[in-house]
Amino acid sequence: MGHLLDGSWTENETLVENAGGMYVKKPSIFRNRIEPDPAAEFPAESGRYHLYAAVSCPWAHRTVLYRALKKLDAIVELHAVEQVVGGQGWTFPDGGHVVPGTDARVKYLHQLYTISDPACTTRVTVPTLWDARTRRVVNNESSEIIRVFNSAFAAFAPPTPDYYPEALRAEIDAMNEFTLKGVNNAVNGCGRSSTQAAYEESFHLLFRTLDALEERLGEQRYLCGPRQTEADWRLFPNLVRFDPISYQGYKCNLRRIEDYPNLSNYLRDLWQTPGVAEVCDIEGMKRGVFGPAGPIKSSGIIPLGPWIDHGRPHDRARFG
Ligand SMILES: N[C@@H](CCC(=O)N[C@@H](CS)C(=O)NCC(=O)O)C(=O)O
Repeated sequence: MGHLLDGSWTENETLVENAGGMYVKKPSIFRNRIEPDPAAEFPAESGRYHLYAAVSCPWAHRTVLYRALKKLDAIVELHAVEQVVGGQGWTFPDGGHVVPGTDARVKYLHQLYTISDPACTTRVTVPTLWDARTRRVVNNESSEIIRVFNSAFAAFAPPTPDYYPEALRAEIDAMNEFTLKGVNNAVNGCGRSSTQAAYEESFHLLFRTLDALEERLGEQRYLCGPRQTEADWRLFPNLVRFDPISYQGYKCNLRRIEDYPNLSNYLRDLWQTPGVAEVCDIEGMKRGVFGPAGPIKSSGIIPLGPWIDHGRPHDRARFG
């Protein structure tokens, strides 16, 4: 995928750092927060903000999960983008999209970025959160968008669990750090590094981390104790993609999640949380990754297996 350079789309890849063949991305540039305070720069309101996501993307999946878990469906509208052959990065299906708050009909997500900031230099990523009132990108960093979704819209949405409670914040932050390096980024390191050494480093880190998580989940129901927290939902998108996509497509093939008793039962426990299965389109994820415009340079043929029944019983209730 290309990126924006001084407000124009370019196909070169200068915004990917490639330290020793290791795939490393630049930080997101839009980092504003929506706040409950009506006097804030981006105040919480119903119908004002729009979320752009792609089914294939695990980072975007976090925000789509939060939209469901926090019951924001009627408050933040969701729009899908996809990669197509010959497109300019994330592309709107069905030929176009009218940008909320404007009359502009656009084909590509990058066009929202340049409405927001006409001279920006950035990668154009999902998730992206858009404000129809100011016609600006609010934020394109999933870890921040889920924090916003966790708390900012409480006055507009039905009651839901707090996934980042005060008392657990230090533990959640530490767990997030551990899984960000050892799973979220390590999976990409396996699939997208350009040297054998960088791949192997990511591979060993990934399976060391999964082994440690397996052990931890032998002692407690969720990553930070007896209740679901942000740490679980930041990991889930990678776990649910692991066996059908990462194992084969990203060469993460030492063990499957199905081979880990605790991790696989935990994955089913999360999957069976109300609202979650409905926002997990595994066939769509596979099409986005293995399809002709996806990140895996292959024939475009989508592997059929494995068939995993995440609806079958899990044993996590043993922790109460
Ligand atoms: N740190 C970002 C990463 C998001 C990200 O890398 N998304 C990928 C899709 S999985 C993307 O849009 N890539 C396009 C690009 O890098 O040009 C976040 O968590 O929001």
